[in-house]
Amino acid sequence: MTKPFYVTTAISYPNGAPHIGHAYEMIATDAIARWKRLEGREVYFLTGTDEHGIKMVQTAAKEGIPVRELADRNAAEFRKLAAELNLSNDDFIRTTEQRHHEASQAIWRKMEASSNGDIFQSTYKGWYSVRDEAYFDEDELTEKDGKRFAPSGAEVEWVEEPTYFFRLSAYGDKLLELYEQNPDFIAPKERRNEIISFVKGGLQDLSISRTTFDWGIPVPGANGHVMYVWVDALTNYITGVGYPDEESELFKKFWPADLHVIGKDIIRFHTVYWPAFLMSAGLPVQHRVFAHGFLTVDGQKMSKSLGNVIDPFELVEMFGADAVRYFFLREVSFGNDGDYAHEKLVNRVNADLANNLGNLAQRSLSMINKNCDGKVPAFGHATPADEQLEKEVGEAIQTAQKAMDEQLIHEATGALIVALSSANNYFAAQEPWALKKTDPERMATVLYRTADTVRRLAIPMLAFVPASAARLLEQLAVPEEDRILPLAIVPHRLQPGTELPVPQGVFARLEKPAE
Ligand code: ME8
Repeated sequence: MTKPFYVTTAISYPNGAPHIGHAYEMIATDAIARWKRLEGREVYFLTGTDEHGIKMVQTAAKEGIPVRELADRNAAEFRKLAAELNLSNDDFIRTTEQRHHEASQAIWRKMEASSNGDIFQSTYKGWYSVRDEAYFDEDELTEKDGKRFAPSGAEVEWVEEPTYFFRLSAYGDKLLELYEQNPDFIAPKERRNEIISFVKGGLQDLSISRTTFDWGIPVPGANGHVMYVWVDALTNYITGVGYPDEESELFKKFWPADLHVIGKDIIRFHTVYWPAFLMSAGLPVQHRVFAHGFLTVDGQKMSKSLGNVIDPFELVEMFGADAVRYFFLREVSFGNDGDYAHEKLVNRVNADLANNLGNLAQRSLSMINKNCDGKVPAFGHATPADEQLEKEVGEAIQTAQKAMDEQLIHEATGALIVALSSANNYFAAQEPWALKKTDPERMATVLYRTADTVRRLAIPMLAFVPASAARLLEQLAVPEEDRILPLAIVPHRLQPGTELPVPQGVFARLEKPAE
């Protein structure tokens, strides 16, 4: 399978430091990107920051600093977070970059030149939520104490200004046809139904420029207008692969994107506006959008006023990147909301990584070190228990593969952990330490099969806990080029006689931090 694979995260607003919701999306998307590379596919993985819009302007004003300074400061934090989480992104895009201004103006011109005249001038009169950077109809709002609120809970303000519009109303049928012909375009399924009924309800034209501030990408040929932040934000996905140069190698290879990973609050932008913009510009539409859920902390919404905002940098410092990654990938059903609590992380990581995977590796490798001259032992014929384990591990990898094809990351990690438990049971039942005296040949076989099982399961774990899984594979002397899924499926790839390094524990048990 050599088909290229292009995957993106949403680009985050750098109006504040990153929080664990941002970290979560990065981690999940990275696991998907790494998995595809393990399949042998050429992957392009893009993440970045969404730096225009009124929210940035207002935050900078509150802090008394220039917007550019706010953007620079926080974009650096997002970039640093990506590095600390051990992300394998190929690029990090900032929407304030020159290349992105060019791409945004190019797609604008294409939409403007479309045969139905998709861009036209008029006056926008309506409600705007700065926090959501989104327009709302009167009937989407709730009212309290004379104020009006968007579904997100953010207060809306009345806006009246001359702007350019995008003829979204002309795209209803085309979008419904897109969803119809591509049943996998929107995942999870419930989200798809929501969007279909939204579009069936009728689409209104969309205001796509602003005139009351200038922090944005200038509308080509229209003094005083900057693009509505979402027009430029969505365009990042094509800027990242070289647009407007449609003949560039990157663009030809990777566009249309295989997958946009986003949170559930921005589905409409990605499954209604974005494909409509692309169709209007005559560009192919992305293949799929997966909307993950939202994270809460100790069962509560994260908020500055509750003081429960978790700093992802602190988490990485406390537990290490792999522990943080693993917790979210295993604990949260991808697509559903999830909850973070220190205790849950510690319990999950200790149970699955330290006690299960780490234990299996450490016990088998230290026995090999002591009893087999520090070399991969030779193995004899298979007993039914050996065959059973071998089969179970192969099936677990296949189950994980199927799950990852649909981004069901928690199911993939779950299947691997179940197989690891079986391997631990196998090891305990075979009692290699007792065989040492009675049947050393059989002991060697049991140790071989256990070590080979660690190899087979550590390879897919590279997607989830890349640094730790790589350390395990080093202890098994598995060459880099052999760390791919097609070779994880195959048993007996460890070569008897291969010298192994002195084993070292890879997963330390975590302690719950003091409050
Ligand atoms: O929406 N739990 O930026 P953003 C999980 N710039 N995910 C969360 C979350 C939470 N508590 N809070 C936010 C934007 N997210 C736009 C995107 S894309 C062209 C432009 C997710 O910084 C959110 O759903 O508000 C989104 O996918 C991402 O983090 C960035 O959110």
